[in-house]
Amino acid sequence: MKKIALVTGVTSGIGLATARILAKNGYNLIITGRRKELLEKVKTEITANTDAQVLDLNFDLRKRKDVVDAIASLPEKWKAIDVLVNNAGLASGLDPIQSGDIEDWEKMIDTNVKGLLYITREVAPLMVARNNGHIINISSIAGHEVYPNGNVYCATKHAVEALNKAMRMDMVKHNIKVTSIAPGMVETEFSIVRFHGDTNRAKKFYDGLTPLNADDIADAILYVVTRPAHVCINEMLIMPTAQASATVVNRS
Ligand code: NDP
Ligand code: 8X3
Repeated sequence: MKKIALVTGVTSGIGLATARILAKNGYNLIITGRRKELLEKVKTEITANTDAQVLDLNFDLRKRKDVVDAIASLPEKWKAIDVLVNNAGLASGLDPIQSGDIEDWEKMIDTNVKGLLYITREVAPLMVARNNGHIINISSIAGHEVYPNGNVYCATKHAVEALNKAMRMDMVKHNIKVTSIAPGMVETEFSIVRFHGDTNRAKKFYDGLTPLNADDIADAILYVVTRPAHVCINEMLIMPTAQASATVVNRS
């Protein structure tokens, strides 16, 4: 029987690449995102190209009731979730603390921290009941370091790192693995969203270097989920060769 992976935020970037690679490697998928048309397109594409079964759940991770209802709506056999990839998230804005947009802050806190908690709270008990599972939290270099104007985004990813460690402790007696994957610069829709749709500014962010791409991170996710049952990768920090830290980048 195939394993089941629930991946949040598959309508672009790392989530999409992860859904594709897991489907090719023997997983049935539960996929989520807000953009319904894109979500349906992903389902059609994966179903056409692999033998994975795909179930799509269209909801906003920030709405607690919708998260609860979405997981409750799963047919019983789909509740046997083996892998939860907490990927959906965003940066919104890049401003100093004294002039940051509070709506941007709330979007990031509500998605990256509260949304991640809402879905984990629904899925973790299903894993505990089966004494089996793997939760993968997509963190960031911003969960390890802070950088100018990154304030609230960095705070949310530091929270993800703290939650990752705490989940590992709470879940260990239930045979559940917990992994944090912390990428540096990955070219996805991330910077377009951060700069509120300014594609030129987003493009410039990667000028003069080769960033990671979404497939690089999906590949790491496949690696961690394919370790033997007794091996848990607690954390992974993955950078482009041209990036040494959040602020030290080689743009030559
Ligand atoms: P993208 O913008 O390409 O993808 C983000 C995904 O999250 C989309 O599918 C989006 O779907 C989903 N999402 C955002 N908000 C919500 C919400 N409220 N409810 C449901 N889904 C939501 O960015 P990435 O692929 O780069 O980002 C994925 C993760 O990786 C994020 O957590 C990000 O912080 C992290 N990360 C990214 C890095 C980078 O440089 N790109 C580096 C380090 C970490 P939709 O809009 O359809 O809802
Ligand atoms: C995204 C990477 O360095 O832009 O999490 O914060 S960074």
